[in-house]
Amino acid sequence: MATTFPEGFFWGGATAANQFEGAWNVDGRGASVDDHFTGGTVDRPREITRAIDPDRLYPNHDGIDFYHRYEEDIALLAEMGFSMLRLSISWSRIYPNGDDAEPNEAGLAFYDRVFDCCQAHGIEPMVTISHYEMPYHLVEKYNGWASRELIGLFERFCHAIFERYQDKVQWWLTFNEINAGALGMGSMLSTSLIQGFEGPASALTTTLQERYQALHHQLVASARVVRYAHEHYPCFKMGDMNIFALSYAATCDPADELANQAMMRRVNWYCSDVQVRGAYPSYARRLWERSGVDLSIEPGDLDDLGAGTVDFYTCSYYMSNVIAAHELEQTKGNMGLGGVNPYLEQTEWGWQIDPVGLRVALNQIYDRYQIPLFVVENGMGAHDEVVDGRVHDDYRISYLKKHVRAMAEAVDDGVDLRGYTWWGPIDLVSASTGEMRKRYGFVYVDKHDDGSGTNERLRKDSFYAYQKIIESNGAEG
Ligand code: BGP
Repeated sequence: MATTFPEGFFWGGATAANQFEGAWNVDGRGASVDDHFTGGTVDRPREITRAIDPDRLYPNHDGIDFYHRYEEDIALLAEMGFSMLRLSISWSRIYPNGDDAEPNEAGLAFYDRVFDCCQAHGIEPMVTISHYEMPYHLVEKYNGWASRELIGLFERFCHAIFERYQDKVQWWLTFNEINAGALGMGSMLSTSLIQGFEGPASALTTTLQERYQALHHQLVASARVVRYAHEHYPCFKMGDMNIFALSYAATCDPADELANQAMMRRVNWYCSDVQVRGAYPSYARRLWERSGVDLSIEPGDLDDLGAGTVDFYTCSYYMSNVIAAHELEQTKGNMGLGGVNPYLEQTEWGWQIDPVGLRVALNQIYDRYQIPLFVVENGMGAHDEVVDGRVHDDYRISYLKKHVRAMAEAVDDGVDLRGYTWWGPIDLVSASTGEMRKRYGFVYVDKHDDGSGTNERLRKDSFYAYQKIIESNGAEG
């Protein structure tokens, strides 16, 4: 394996408050949109309910109880050698309704304890300010991000946490996978951030007009917050966060290539072009026209976008897809983004595993932006078996090593890659399916979809594999 990871490369993992904290109704926390989702399975998709019914909402509510077990969990991550932990702050712990007059002190104090614990272990926190959730009240009262009022409320939330954690957190990401909304991916998640419908997630719809408008509000909010941070906290490093769904043209038919170019722009470049370069890209006008979108842009919005460009680029990377001008056979899990690639294997959930694609993606991103990059999510969701107190997850180790190798190659190619945070280093609740069964962790959590389990933590074989990789700064794998 190439041994070219730079000194000081960050190795770690990534989590999200709504998927692992639990303690959804303690210490003054308000309900978030995620608390209104039912649990789900592959066969029984999640629903959004207006009234919270705790009996149907497992496992989200409990998560893996990081809220009470954070010391043990952070110690386990430190034992693996983590130098970075990406986590999100639950907006409804800080502002239970989102528009409250004052922040909730107990919520602020929780993250003080978490960041102090990270610091004690030499782990740098990277904070996602908004990871697929917000106070449910904002959806009910304002229609979520469909409303411009959210921009100001989000700014207020950011100002409060910047002020509070200025000495503890340097690395900030504004919105998790901001491009997922316009994609139509994670449609339940993005829909729920726009309006609080009730019913099966699959039946929820929002128009492209609503999505692009809501996304515009998020882009403006992000830029305003980035500019504010640069002005008030010069030591902060502000980043964007995109889902990078690399796609290939199915054949060398120029029509396929054109279709793939359009897909790459819409899915992977549209948001980051704004957040890195500070303006809507040249292809945006035609994209809006074709999508029937008439964006309402207020005076000052474009200036805001120009003044709030990010310092570094981050993305999640899980899979690649295939695009053609005609219909293709779909995988069950690629979120409608493309077709089956015969050269690739798939996870149990139908995500196509493509480490070489990660190298391709990192090169494309760096060629385009020339700013430091982080891979802040990557990983393999799998069903793990505990046998005699051990989890032999060779499949996860193999996935990990191949992706680390691909990153090393990208670094050799000249990409300025600064860190890697594996998704869900401790098993947590799946965002798309609401299952506990879809596990990503190096640490197993004894928690199951039917609510049973002790919450006890267990080191999987991959725990030791990642430990070795980190110890050798990526050389040993
Ligand atoms: C990303 C999200 C995460 C995470 C991950 C894995 O899109 O940012 O929140 O959950 O995907 O997805 P899933 O949990 O659906 O397997």
